[in-house]
Amino acid sequence: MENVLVTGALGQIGSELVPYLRKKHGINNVIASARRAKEGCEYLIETGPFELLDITNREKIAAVIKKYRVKSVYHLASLLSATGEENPQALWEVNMNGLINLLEVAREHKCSIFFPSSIAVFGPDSPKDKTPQDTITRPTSIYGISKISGELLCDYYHNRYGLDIRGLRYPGVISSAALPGGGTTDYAVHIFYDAIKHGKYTCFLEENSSIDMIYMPDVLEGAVKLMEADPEKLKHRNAFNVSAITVTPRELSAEIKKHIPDFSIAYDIDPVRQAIADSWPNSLDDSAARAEWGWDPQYNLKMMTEDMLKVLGARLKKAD
Ligand code: AKB
Repeated sequence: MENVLVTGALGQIGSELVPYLRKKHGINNVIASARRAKEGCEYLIETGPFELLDITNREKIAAVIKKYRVKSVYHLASLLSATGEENPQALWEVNMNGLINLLEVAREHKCSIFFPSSIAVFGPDSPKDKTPQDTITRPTSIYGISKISGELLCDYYHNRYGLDIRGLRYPGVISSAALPGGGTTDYAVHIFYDAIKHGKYTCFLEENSSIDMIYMPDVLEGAVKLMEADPEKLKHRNAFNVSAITVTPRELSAEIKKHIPDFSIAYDIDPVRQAIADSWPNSLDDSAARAEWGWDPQYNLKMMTEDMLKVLGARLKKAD
């Protein structure tokens, strides 16, 4: 069994991807890593291999990859869109210098890499609806600029050095285990916490801001399915559009209201995050992912909402 490293393992996706991969590959074959330990993540840190790893430290990346004889890396360490606007230089350091550090070490040790890109690669000039796989990508957020640069850098390392690098353009990710941090799509997770705890939510995006979302079980399945796909069938390899749910805050709140009839939503717009959302697609065309490696998300708006309220509701009740 080949060892797998997950960077950014204590974040929203990492904290669920690590247990998913450990179930599949065996606990000791999946190394979780993060810049610092986090309260609430003991289940990841104490139950299997864990390394403190700052992605801007190339020597430490090399040491970890050598120590565990890592053969593939899910590279989730990244700053998100809203945080990026607060500190563009810090974002560049983590998202770009961190990526090239990892690519250089991966080149030496012949590791395959999963690179999560984002709908943020699109910008105001991209087609808004059913945004195609191959189209104009001129983003206006520093996060989007780092993600499109990351996609191109991954293509370069594949073409020049033959590294096996694959990746997805994530829309908003909805999940119940860990909160996202510093993204524009975070409203779609916060709304569930506030609906369950307080019966009301104040949204920082306008009621009709349409952005695609996917639910965590589809995120986990999709990443692993892509990494296991037959390379002969991948025309794009890196940067596949993926989507499952197209929704606005108004539509999401209406769906929650079906379960919590007294739930109410108010709006207090954050101009920075609203401008980012306005520059992103309303919806994506993910037909290339479906055709080339069988992307087939299971959760629609109704199923995701039911599951989120059930799972998160039970977790919050237990924590009380
Ligand atoms: C963000 O909102 O920054 C992220 C993303 C869409 O990549 N969730």
